[in-house]
Formats: sequence, structure tokens, C-alpha cells
Amino acid sequence: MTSTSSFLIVANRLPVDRVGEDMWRRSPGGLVTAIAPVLQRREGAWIGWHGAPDEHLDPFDHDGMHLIPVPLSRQEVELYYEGFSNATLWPLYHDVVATPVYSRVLWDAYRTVNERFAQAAAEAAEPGAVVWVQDYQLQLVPAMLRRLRPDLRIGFFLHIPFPPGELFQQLPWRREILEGLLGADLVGFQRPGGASNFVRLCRRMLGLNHQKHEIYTEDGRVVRAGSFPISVDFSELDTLVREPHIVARAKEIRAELGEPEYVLLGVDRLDYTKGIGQRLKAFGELLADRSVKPGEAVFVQIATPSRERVQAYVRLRDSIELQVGRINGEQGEIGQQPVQYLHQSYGRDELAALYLAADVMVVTPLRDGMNLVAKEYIACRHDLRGALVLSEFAGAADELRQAFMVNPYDVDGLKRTMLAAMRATPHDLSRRMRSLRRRVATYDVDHWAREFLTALEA
Ligand code: GDG
Repeated sequence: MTSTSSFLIVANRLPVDRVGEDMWRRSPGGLVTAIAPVLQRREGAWIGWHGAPDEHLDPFDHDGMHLIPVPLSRQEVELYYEGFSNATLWPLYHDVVATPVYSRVLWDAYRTVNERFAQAAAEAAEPGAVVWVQDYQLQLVPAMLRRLRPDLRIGFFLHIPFPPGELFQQLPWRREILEGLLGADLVGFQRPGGASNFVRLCRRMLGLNHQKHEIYTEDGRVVRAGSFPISVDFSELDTLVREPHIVARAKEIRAELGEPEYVLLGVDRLDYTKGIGQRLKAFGELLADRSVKPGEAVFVQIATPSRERVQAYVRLRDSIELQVGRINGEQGEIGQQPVQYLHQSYGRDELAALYLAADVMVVTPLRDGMNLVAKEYIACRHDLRGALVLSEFAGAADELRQAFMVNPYDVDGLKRTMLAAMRATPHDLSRRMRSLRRRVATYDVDHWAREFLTALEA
């Protein structure tokens, strides 16, 4: 019998990575940074997969957090995680920019694994506990958990976009997903549009009445939907980039790149939703038509390896690497490659130094729940220099109005905007950056977690 907690996080992954036999390190990333302090304060527990298939682990403590591992078999990783989560839901929720796979075998695995997470949460929660379920991999958990434990207060937050009905209706299990989410007391989305899509679908598909964002369920409950835009730990990044070793490293990066006039930067998981091909195409054309002179600018693209066993990601990698090779082959010179492509992941410090070294941060997703990279860049630019080029299709576009906004599907528009960002005056840049920083400093990740939990417990 494990001990029970009054506050639980349920997420696909535990907030730790293994760094050796029984040695763990807190994973990087906003969610963990945001939630860890809340968890420590409330002596809560985190339920999630520990990252290794076919392995059962007992609950353990790390860094003041109680962690409860949920086992997944190798086949479940393939069917539930790589399959239904990342080959069905991920593309469907991102405007079908890749074709979703609809397979009953994948769905069955998704249901089975969601049931296991719900069971684990039901066992770990003390009477009346608050349970916060995270993201698209676990959309059935709220209803499954409520069936097991009607006494709990259950919140759900979706980190990715929630699509309009025209797309969502493709899903053969659309009713089951909506009913799964309705098990929560509060369903949170990144943008107001996601919340409205959800409410409308509940009316249209399930015939439920609602008033604004309060939905009345058949069992007489009221489920609230709302938007809670996630953010970054502004002050942590702001402090980090002022450290001498980061400042020195940023200078060194520019020197290693050959002291170009402009450094452009992209930082993304290698994912087809991020619009990496679109921005490279625009940059390649700027070089080809000599709007940007040889040697004048370098584009650094960090593409962190991601979901490498999912077919669409294998194809994407090939196509990006072909594109980079073409641009460098046609526009480069000996000792001078206009695109520096790095298919690797980096430590926090190196990333911060890159943000500080970049004149233009290029964030061009075709669809994105929020996009934390855009906010991280802003948090790092206390010097009020640097330009953010930002896609209209990122959740962050709602808040970051002073960025150089683009439609990533419009190559000419993208070229014009990237050039405008490069050529902007210091006065224009500092005016924009000051206002962007005010926004991100006020609405940081701590604000996000507090807003959600206050609404859930109200
Ligand atoms: C999902 C939604 C939503 C990237 N490479 C490295 C590295 N990163 C870090 C970035 C940033 C995070 O990963 C990526 O966050 P994003 O928000 O940009 O994108 P997703 O991974 O797609 O996140 C998204 C988010 O959830 C939160 O709700 O905003 O819309 O898709 O923090 O810095 N970090 C390190 N090394 C790398 O190489 N250390």
C-alpha cells in the first residue's frame, strides 16, 4: 500500500531523466519548472512513465518530489505513445499538417494505458485530493478517474491546440475523447479559441447545454473550459543570461560563426509542425536573389531529435537535411556555410548563449499550442536587442503582438519579414522588446500554474 497525497500531477512522463543506475536528474523544460515548486510545497506526488519500456519501478523520491512510475510495455510505447498520441492526435490537433493515422489497434492501446494512469491516480489520491492531468496523451483519464473516485477535484490542461469541429470530427473516437475530458471540473487550453472549439463540440456532438464556457453534463455536473496561456520562468532566464560565462559564450559563438553581420536562429524539436522547411526556404531565396549578401548572415538551426520512430518524422528529417545540403551547396563557399544545422540537443546554458548571440529569432510554426522558445528568447534579451519573427499560428501570437508577425505559408511575406527584422533600427527593436518583456515578465509560468489551480479549486 503506497501513501496517498492531497495533490497529484498526472502526465505521460515523470519530470526526471535517468542518468545512471537508480540515478535521476530533473528534466529540463517549463512544465517541470512550473510545477515542481507547487508539488514540493504541497507535498504532492507526480504520476508518469519513467521512460524505459518493460520495466516496473517502485515509487521513489527525488528533489523533494514523490514520484510514482507507471509501467509501459515496448508494444504500448509503440501503439499508445508513438501511435495514437503522436501519429493520430498530434497531426489531427495541428491542422492535419500531416495525415493522421486512424487505427483501432492504436485506439485500444490508448484506452488501456489511460485506464492504467487513472487507476494509479485513484490509488495515490487521498479523499478530496486535487488531481491535475496533463496533455493529449491522457484525455480519457479525467472521466476514468471520476468513475473510480467521484470525491476528487480534477483538472485537465491541453498543451497543444484544440482543433475546430471540422477537423476534430474526423476522429472515429471523437465522442469518447470529449466524454473523457468532461470528467474534469476544469478543462484548460492555451488559447480562447481552443476552449470555444471544445464547448461547441460538446454541444454539437453530445447535445450538451452550456452557458458561455460552463458546460452542463448529463450527470448534473458543471464543467468549466478556459484559456490559460503557459509561459516560461522569466526571472530564472533573465538571471542566467547575465552570468559572465554565458555572455562570454555568446561572443564566442558569433566568433565561431565568422562574425557575420546577422545571426539568425531557430530552436525546435525536429517536428513537421514547426515550419523549419518554410523558414529555410525563405532564407535560401534571400541568399539566392542576393537580398542577403554572401557571408552577411548565418542561419543556425538547432533541431532537437524527436519521435524518431514515427514515420512522418523520419521523412521530415530527410527532407530538411536535403534542403540544408542544397542551400549550403549552392550558396556556400569554402569555409563558409550559410546554414548551420545541428541535429542534437543542448544544455540549458548553451541554449541561453545562443539566444543571446542571435540577432533574429525565427519562430515559424504552422500550428503550435504556445511555443516557449519565443518567450525564452524574450526573457533572455535584457539588452533590448534582437528581433523575434513569429508565426501567426503559434499560441504565443495572441500575447506577443510586438513581434515581427508572419504567415509561414507565405514565402514572400516570410522573406520580407525576415529582412525587415534584420534591418530594423536599434530604436525600433528596443521599443518592441521592452513591451514584449513586460508581457512575459508579468505573465510567467508561475502565474500560469497559479491561475489554473486557483480556478480549479474555486
Ligand atoms: C509543447 C507544445 C507548448 C528545445 N531544444 C532543446 C531544448 N528545448 C526546449 C526549449 C523549450 C522546449 O524545449 C520546447 O517547447 P515549445 O513550446 O517550443 O514546443 P513543444 O516541445 O512542441 O511543446 C507547445 C509547450 O508544449 C508547453 O505547453 O508551448 O506549443 O507543442 O523550452 O527551450 N532544451 C534543451 N536542449 C535542447 O536542445 N535543454
